[in-house]
Amino acid sequence: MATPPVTPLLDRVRVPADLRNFSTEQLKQLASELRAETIDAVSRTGGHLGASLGVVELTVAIHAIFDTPRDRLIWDVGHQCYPHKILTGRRDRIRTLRQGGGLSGFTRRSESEYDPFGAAHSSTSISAGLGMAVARDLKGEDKRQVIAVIGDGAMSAGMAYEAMNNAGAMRSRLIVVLNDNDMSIAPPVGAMSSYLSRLISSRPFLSIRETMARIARRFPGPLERAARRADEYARGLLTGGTLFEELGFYYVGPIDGHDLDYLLPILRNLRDADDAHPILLHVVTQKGKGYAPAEAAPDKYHGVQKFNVVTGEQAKAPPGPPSYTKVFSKALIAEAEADDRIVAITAAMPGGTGLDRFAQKFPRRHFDVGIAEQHAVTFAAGLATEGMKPFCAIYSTFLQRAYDQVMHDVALQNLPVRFALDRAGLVGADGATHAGAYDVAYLGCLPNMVLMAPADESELVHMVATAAAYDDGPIAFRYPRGEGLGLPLPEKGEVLAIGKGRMVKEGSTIALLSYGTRLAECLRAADELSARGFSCTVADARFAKPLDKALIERLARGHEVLITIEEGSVGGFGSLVAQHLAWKGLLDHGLRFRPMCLPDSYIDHESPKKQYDQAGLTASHIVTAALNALGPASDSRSASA
Ligand SMILES: Cc1ncc(C[n+]2csc(CCOP(=O)(O)OP(=O)(O)O)c2C)c(N)n1
Repeated sequence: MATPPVTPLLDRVRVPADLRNFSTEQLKQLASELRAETIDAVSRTGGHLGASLGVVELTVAIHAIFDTPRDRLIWDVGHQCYPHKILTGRRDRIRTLRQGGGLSGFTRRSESEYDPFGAAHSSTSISAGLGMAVARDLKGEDKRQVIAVIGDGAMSAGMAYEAMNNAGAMRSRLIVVLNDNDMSIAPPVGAMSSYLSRLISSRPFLSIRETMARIARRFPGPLERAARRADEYARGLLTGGTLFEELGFYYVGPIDGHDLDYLLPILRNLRDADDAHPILLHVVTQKGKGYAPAEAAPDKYHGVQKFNVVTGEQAKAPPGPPSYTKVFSKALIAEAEADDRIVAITAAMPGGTGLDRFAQKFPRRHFDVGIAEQHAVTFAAGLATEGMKPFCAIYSTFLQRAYDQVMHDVALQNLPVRFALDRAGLVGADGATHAGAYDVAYLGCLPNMVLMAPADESELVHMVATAAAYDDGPIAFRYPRGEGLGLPLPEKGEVLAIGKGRMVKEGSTIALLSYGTRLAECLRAADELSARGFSCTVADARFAKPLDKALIERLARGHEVLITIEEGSVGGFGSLVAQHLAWKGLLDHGLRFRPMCLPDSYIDHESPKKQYDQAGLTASHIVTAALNALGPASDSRSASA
């Protein structure tokens, strides 16, 4: 393990106030130490390296010029906030990033007063910043500054434009820093990305004198304002403005976001500009800046495992079974080979969803729409109206953003859009913001929707085939992050009967009905209960919607205890089963029904294993739930067995 870097200046900075009297040369030195500290910390914890390295100078400059935390600094997504955390009182815990009990990998209000807004889902910063700016105005706190830093990738989401559209029409002071590194996680896509590239290439970096002159021209004293408006009007008519200017922002840039000789005076000028107006500062940075392996492969170093600082080599888990993502990707390719109506859609996550492989094979049938989940869903709906078979591969957590599109554009019109929901359940180091906890609840209440969850990777192959074959309406299947069980995979997926579960093991006293990959825990629990003398049935529901009513009724009638287990929130599978049992009167005659699901709380970053332990969803929790349901009699029955 590398020795921690030598950081004499950084050692003097506990909070940003400590660096505000540093000279520019000292700030440059500080940035270089901060970069080394960030690299060292992330090499030990893993995390979002590339984005953080790209904003080191920007972080130093903003904290040097603005009066944080009184001035509000909002990082969009928040995955680039590690240097910010180091400078804002959290350096002593930076090597606990994303570890259980340690710092979150994103900004978080409860962690520090320097994090005025928590994030992890993208493109929220301008809206939140505008809210803070308007609150300041309403409260009469004239001088408080609000700065939102947003990436070019995050700028592909509709929400950013909704916010700019609103901000541009309001005369409220808000500084948006567009951190343009020409990368999302993958290379950025779309017309906006091309627009930013054209903007940069058509406008060489402004000289510092010219920038200052422009700012001075734009923010003159009161007497000059009328003349300025006339001038602006003429300029706009003659030359047209940038898109941002058209939206009502004052645009400054592009400038080199790694050069403190530029950043410091420009930010100082924008801070001191005496005008109520939204400003957009366009800075150009490089993802992974200052660490050669990350500069060379910004996609691979967006999020990293622990790595060797000298070689850049990332820790590799010992080879294990393929991940669910990989199995999905392979199965979808197999289906698409046989059916050219199958198309695949990702919202800026081609690698994470496994669609990158699909894209290599079928470039014309793969669509990366940018960070635009809402559009992805309605785009898929449009494709479905014309007889295409769209697979919308979106993480469970990110589909939350497109809920109305799922309901109004897909389910209500009964369009056969296939939703492949990766990262279902608890996801480990990314924590509560990324938990795929709610999809069963939020999709389960929608008429027309079919919901499936595979118990293992071979079931996933069948579900991809089932979704491909199902043309009667929307269908979704959810699967977790990480590896499968290592089962042999079927050559070809089998089309499952819609709404039919399967019996895995038959017994008589306790029935465990699993939805999803907790089936393995159920089987372990059943072994344990059998060893204690209780006969157990284990069934795999496969479908949460439509429910396999016959199976549920059989389990309810034939057992003393019925337990459902799922990797989702309350309101999901167990709630749907409870609803059915209640209406059938099956809860009226002594059946002890226990729906086990995620608790009604947010579960912090931890290893998934520990998270499920905290959530009370392991085999031993199932055993305890079964024994408690049987009541005190279970002790004597167990003893006599
Ligand atoms: C709504 C939503 N969709 C997808 C993601 C996954 N995601 C995290 S960071 C990122 C790329 C962001 O790119 P950019 O804003 O340019 O920041 P950079 O990492 O390049 O600094 C994506 C797609 C997310 N966080 N939120």
